[in-house]
Amino acid sequence: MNFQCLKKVERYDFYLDIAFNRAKKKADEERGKKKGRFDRLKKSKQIELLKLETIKDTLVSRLDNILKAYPRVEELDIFYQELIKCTLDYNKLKKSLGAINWCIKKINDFYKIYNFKIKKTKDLNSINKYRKEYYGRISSLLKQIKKELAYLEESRKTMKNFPAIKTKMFTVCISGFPNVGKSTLLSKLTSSKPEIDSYAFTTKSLNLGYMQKDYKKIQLIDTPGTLNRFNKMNYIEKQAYLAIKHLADLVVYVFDLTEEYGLKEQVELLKRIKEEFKKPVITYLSKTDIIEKEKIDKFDKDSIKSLEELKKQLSCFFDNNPA
Ligand SMILES: Nc1nc2c(ncn2[C@@H]2O[C@H](COP(=O)(O)OP(=O)(O)O)[C@@H](O)[C@H]2O)c(=O)[nH]1
Ligand SMILES: [Mg+2]
Repeated sequence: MNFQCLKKVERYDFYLDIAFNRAKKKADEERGKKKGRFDRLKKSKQIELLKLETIKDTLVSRLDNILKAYPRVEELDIFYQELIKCTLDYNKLKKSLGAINWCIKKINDFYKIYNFKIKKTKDLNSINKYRKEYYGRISSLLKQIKKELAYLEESRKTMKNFPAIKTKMFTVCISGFPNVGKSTLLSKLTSSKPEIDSYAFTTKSLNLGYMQKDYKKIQLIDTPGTLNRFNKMNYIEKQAYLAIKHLADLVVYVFDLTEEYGLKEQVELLKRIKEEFKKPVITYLSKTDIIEKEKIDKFDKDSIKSLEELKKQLSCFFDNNPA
C-alpha cells in the first residue's frame, strides 16, 4: 500500500469558494448567451438553477474524491490497520469519513428541495430568496464538517510517512541491536540506500529493499528495536514490531562481535524475538572484515558468516513467493 498519493484535504471554505466561483462563472456565461424572445422569469430561473446544480456537482465531486482516495481501513492489511490504530485516532478517522458521506447526502437533499422550489415559483423575488437560502444552507453544511476535514488532513500527513510495504510479497525482516549493521546489510543485499548510523528516533519510516532474480522478488525490511513493551517503543520501533509480527516470513538476526553490546545480551534478544514472534530465524554475523578469524570460527556454527552465503540462502526463497 502506498499512502504517498493521498491528496491534500483542504479547509471547508476552500471547497465553498471553488463551488461558488464556478457557479458564478457559469451563470455569467449563460447570461451572455443571446437568446430569441426574452422571458425574464424563465431566464432568471434557468440561471439560478444552473448555479444550484454547479454548486452541488462541484462539492459532491470534491468530497467524493476525498472518500474514494482514502483507503478503507478494514480492507487494509492487518499491518496497516494496526499502524493506523497506534498512530491515529481510529474512531475519529472513521467518524470523519462518515461525516463527509453525510455531507454529500445533505447537499443532494438541499439541491432537490431548492431545485423544486425555484422551478415551481412564479415570482422573481422568491427565486432570489430561495437561491440565497440554498447558499446559506450549503455553507453551513460545509462548516459543520470543518473539524472532520481538518482531521482527515492531519491523518493524511501521518499516513504519508507510512512505509510503502508490499504486504503480499515474501518478506525478510532484519533485526538485532542498534549499530550491529542492519541498515548496512540491507544496502548490501538490495539497491536500497538507508541511512547508516542513523538513530531509530530520527527515521520516519522503515527502510525497505528488494532482492530480485528474473521476475521474482523478495522484500527486505530493516526492523530496528530491542523489544520493549509496545507502548514504550518509539514510532519506528512500533512499525518494526508490527512488520515482524504481521509481515515477516523470515527473520535475519544480525550478531555483532565488535563488542558494542555483549554477546549475552544479543543472544537474549534473539531468544525473545523467537519467543515473541514464533517465526523462522536465521542468524548472521556482521563485520567479519574487522573481527579476528579465530573469533569468527569459534562463533556459533549455525550462523551465516559471509554475505555471499547469506545471499545464497535468501535466494532459496524466491520460489516461495506467491507474488
Ligand atoms: N567494518 C564494518 N563496519 C560495518 C559493517 N556493517 C556495519 N558497519 C558499521 O557499523 C555502524 C552501524 O551500522 P548500521 O548499518 O547503521 O547499523 P544498524 O544500526 O544495525 O542499522 C556503521 O558505522 C557501519 O559503517 C561491516 O560489515 N563491516
Ligand atoms: Mg539502522
